[in-house]
Amino acid sequence: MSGNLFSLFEERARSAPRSAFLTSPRGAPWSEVDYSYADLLERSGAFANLFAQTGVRPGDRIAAQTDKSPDALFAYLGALRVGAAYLPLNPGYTDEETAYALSDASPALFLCRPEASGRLSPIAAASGVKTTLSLGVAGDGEAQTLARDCDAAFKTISRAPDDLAAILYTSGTTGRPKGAMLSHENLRSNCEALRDIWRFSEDDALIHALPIFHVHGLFVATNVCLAAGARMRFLPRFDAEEILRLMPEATSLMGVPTFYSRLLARPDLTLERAASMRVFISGSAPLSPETHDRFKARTGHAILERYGMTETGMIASNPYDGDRKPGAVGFPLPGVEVRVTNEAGRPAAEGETGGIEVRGPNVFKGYWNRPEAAETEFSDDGYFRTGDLGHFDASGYLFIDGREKDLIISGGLNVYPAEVEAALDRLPSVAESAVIGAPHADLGEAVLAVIAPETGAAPDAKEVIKSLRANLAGYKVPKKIVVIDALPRNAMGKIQKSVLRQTYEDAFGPRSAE
Ligand code: MLC
Ligand code: AMP
Repeated sequence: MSGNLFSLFEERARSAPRSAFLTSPRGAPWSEVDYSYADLLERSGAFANLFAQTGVRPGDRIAAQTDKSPDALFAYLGALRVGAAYLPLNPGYTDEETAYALSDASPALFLCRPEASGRLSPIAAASGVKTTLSLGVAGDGEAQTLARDCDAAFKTISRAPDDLAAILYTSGTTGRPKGAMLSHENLRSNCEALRDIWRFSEDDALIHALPIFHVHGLFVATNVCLAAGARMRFLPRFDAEEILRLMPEATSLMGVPTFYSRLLARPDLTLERAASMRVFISGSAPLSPETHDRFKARTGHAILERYGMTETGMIASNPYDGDRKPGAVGFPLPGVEVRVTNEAGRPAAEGETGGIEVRGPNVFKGYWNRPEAAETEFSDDGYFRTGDLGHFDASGYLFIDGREKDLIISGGLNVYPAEVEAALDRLPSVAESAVIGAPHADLGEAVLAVIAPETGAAPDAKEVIKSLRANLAGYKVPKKIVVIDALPRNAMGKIQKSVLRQTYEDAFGPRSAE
């Protein structure tokens, strides 16, 4: 079999072409409602033919900044089939953020939202992109119009396991975002391992309410379903009411912790409502033991928490059978090696916190165009340093205790303070800034900026936020700005973020939603 990840999906699809692949909820904005696995083969085949006709060659990149829709998924699969690396971009990015990723990755083709096409086509052209086509949620883009005239049959291009299947941009603690290169083997090994340990099969119906431009919604939720021949109830976005309506006809849900705390806020989340569900899975951010316990009390289900990251896919998971420990992220996935290294650079003892390091077929191939950037993140014996801190308990469960990297995770989305601070420091009224995450009942953590003004300036929080919006995607913009005379510093002159975190611990009110 070819190393192309799509071959795995294709084998499944051809074995049961009439099975449902994707069904839509009430009022979905796309033109057709339900798709079978035969439809998947045809639609992705037509897109693959279109991409080849526009000049995309194996090894090229196809960037997509589209709203969530079945066609956006078929375009992803078409990109795999034509042998290109798929590069999804958050549609919430500002033009500056988009232009940066496009010029760095130089894709052969850029797919964007119809309403953004007029604005983004020249930006893409200036970034070296040869072709830009729009792709809309209701079949209303140039790519869809052209694909309708393309042959639905396409012989999937053979790829080696190490060839690139995707590039995902992820910000860093320093500098600009970097493109994490993921191979066909990275994605295949991970989705097969997850399918098996979570027991996904053709009998499953997954409620898919995550965005599809991240690892979680695309490579975990979607790829696992495709590798199992399962069905997806495909929601345009998170919608607690719709999820609860669909629950009695579904078997599984994957989400970030905010999904679960928002579901808990609904009185109609009950034992009966969740009776047909087989598994609720959480990841991308810490699930509080309190949410875990409340969800179990309400539905009878212990949420299965897992841990991963863009560069590594999924690393560890609580067991399907056996104890799903609140606060733990479980055991390393089959084939994945995880170790904890203490400050002295030695293996940490049981219960001792240290840096979490990972090695295995899931670990990425480095950063696009930046061979040096990944080098420092790998140990001599090939372990990737995640930047997360954790420990193993006596039973071998991994716990995440914190992060070495200066990172905020807000509703499952990563915000790197360095990027927000750089944008703040460019404002004439700001002398210096420190951006921290403060506990937030809905988002887990929310972004808070503490700024010290330039002499004589009196920055207005509303104006500061307005200025930031021009440069940063909405989720990165601080939810609160605090102005103080001077930032606390230690004897070495370093800003004491720990002091700020303590001072503003309650800035967003009590931690718990209740
Ligand atoms: C949206 N907004 C957020 C936000 N999501 N602000 C902070 N944090 C967030 N997570 C902002 C928007 O910019 C917008 O602001 C306003 O909130 C309303 O937007 P919305 O789209 O209506 O928000 P909402 O529906 O409430 O979305 C919240 C959410 C969503 C939690 C449902 O963010 C979500 O689906 N998160 C999942 C992210 C995810 O898939 N993470 C996986 C990463 S992969 P404005 O002002 O612009 O209008 C990974 C690896 C792994 O981490 O292990 O999985
Ligand atoms: P990303 O760069 O978006 O892939 O985010 C990856 C980061 O999310 C990891 O390095 C962790 O810090 C965090 N993360 C993912 N899953 C969990 C989890 N279950 N518990 C705590 N943190 C998590």
